[in-house]
Amino acid sequence: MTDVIETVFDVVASTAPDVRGGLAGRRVYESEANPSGERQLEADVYADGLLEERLLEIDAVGGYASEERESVIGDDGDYYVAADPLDGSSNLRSNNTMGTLFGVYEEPLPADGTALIASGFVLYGPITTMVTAREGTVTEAVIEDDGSRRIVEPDLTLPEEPTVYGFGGRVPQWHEAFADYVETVESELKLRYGGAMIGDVNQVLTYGGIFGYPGLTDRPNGKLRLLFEGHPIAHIVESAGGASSNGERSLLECTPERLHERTPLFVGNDEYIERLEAVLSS
Ligand code: FDP
Repeated sequence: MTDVIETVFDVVASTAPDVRGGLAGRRVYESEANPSGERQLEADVYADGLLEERLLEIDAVGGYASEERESVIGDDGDYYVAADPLDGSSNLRSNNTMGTLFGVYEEPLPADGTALIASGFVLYGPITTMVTAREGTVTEAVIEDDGSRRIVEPDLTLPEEPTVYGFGGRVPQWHEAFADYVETVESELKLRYGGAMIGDVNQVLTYGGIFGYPGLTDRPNGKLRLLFEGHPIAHIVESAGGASSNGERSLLECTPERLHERTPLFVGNDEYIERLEAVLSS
């Protein structure tokens, strides 16, 4: 029997060199905004088109949804993929890290976090790597030029001694309780913030610590989307032995009512997520 999840992983991996190869000529903005009202780069639209076409070619994949499109494409199959085709794409102009993030659900979208059965991301850093999570195991691979995956870490887990942190949003717009929490974190960990969630979370997976994009005074649910960013990154970090939260509970316990719903998002070592939830709920 074909392993559909591995097929999805292979398709994303084999698409990565095409996405990467297409970046240089696609640093300009499209005239349209994405459904969340943010400006789209040609690179966002290109990556989205490649993933849609190739993932929907897999028979068992019935639907594809992404941050770059209004609604779900297709509606009949055993699995549904939600993707952020180019996470952190505003880093393209400044030539910094970006990634591709996705989750595989066994229910039509928008779905509950518990319907997520596999997830992964590609990181377009100095080298192209791919992290995948399924059945409680996280694997890191290098993507070769031909799009194949060479596993470099078969069982990735969060280091027990955390060292880095990164939080998004402008400090004047942080709520007071969160700002107080960050002050304690600053005295313990080292700031590492690159402006692309996948790059920042990959630093947490590598060195241990916490990444977050909080709710803001002028944007109560923050910036990141539950379905395209929250669920998959929570699934990866939790599978690697860490924790996730929307400030109150695991992101995997959150159900989006709308496809493009936003959420405060925190992932990292248990200890830091527990302390954050305690501070935000008091
Ligand atoms: P981007 O807008 O460049 O796609 O997905 C949204 C995101 O990047 C995340 O990758 C990143 O963590 C965040 O926005 C960065 O937001 P700030 O510019 O507010 O730091």
